[in-house]
Amino acid sequence: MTKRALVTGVTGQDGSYLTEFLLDKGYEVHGIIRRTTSFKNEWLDEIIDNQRYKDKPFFLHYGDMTDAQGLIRVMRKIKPTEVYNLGAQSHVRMSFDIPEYTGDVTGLGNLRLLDAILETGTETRFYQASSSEMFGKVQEIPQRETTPFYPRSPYACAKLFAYWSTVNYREAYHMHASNGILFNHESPRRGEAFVTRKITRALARILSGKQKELSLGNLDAKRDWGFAKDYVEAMWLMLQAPQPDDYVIATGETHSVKEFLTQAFELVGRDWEEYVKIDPNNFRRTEVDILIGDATKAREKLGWKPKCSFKELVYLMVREDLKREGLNPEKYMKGT
Ligand code: NAP
Ligand code: F7E
Repeated sequence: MTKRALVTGVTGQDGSYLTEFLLDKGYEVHGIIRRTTSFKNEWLDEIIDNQRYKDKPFFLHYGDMTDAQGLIRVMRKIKPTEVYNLGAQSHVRMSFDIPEYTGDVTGLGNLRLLDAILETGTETRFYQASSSEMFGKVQEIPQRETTPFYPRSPYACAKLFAYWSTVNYREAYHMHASNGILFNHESPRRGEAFVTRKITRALARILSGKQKELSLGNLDAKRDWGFAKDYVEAMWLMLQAPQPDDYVIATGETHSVKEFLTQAFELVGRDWEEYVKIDPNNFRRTEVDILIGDATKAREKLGWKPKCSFKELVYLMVREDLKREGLNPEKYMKGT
């Protein structure tokens, strides 16, 4: 039987890596994209232009997490065997500016998708992109599946609604629906407004003379940062498990924003303190001070573990942003 996956959020960091991962595994992949004025999406172009995926079954459909009828139509047309719900307004600081919209897309959007599965009688497995942000003001260190949630932003509140909707549909309708509680994961495809990519992109632009300073906020916040390519494999593993369940996916290490900065700037022999300016606009009303996950359950039940270290992650992000700026990494980076 053809394995047919439906991916929401296909244009994002995880959606694009997951698409490549599934195409390599022989899946037919269908992605939902929003109508936008510009056709361009860098990561989708990377897939479409890649010879490796040239003849692979990859299809795009217009849709939106706020449009229930549209989701039902796509579900009916595709009849996926696996659904990955990655579509979201995913920026935490911005969710304070657009809380209702974030709740609609990130929270209710997931419910609409679950309902579209029910409404169309689709026999499918379901993955919800839950988030470590749900732990917020952490009640336990490290955080595991049993740690109580304490959301600290409209984004985290919306993700909590989606998390419990997924658990409820699993119990009420016996759906194979799982939550991946993923801690921060980054890559050269990370959105430019998230702190890691903001740093590596600015560093490349500083070296090329296009940018003079880098405006940041809270440098003391600590995150458990992994590599996105490792994390999309965990999503897939959850849907191959005989029983649906909820899993923490994390590296088990935590690092501050300051450590990320130091690591990145040292790679090119620069001192970040000469470039970084602190701007209050980059702070959050309520911050998540520290995240560090315990992925023991995923290791024991799914056989999943992260492969890329923090140092390797910073290295590959800096390297890729230098290349995008037209700079030769061998010339600028130590140890290449
Ligand atoms: P991302 O790069 O911000 O991608 C978000 C995706 O959602 C984009 O494809 C975006 O499409 C789409 N989207 C936004 N609003 C939509 C709407 N109204 N209807 C349909 N699609 C919409 O996020 P990511 O880092 O890949 O993360 C993937 C998912 O995992 C998200 O749900 C995120 O909240 C969650 N998550 C991420 C992390 C992490 O560290 N990366 C950790 C835990 C959970 P456009 O291109 O049209 O904007
Ligand atoms: O912030 C601090 C900021 O925006 C990380 C999303 O994928 O992961 C992501 O959410 C930390 C925070 O990621 C700036 O205050 C300092 O403490 O890169 P971020 P996030 O908020 O952790 C979770 C797991 C998700 O689910 C989300 O979808 O860095 N920080 N200065 C800054 N952050 C940003 N963005 N910009 C700054 O200038």
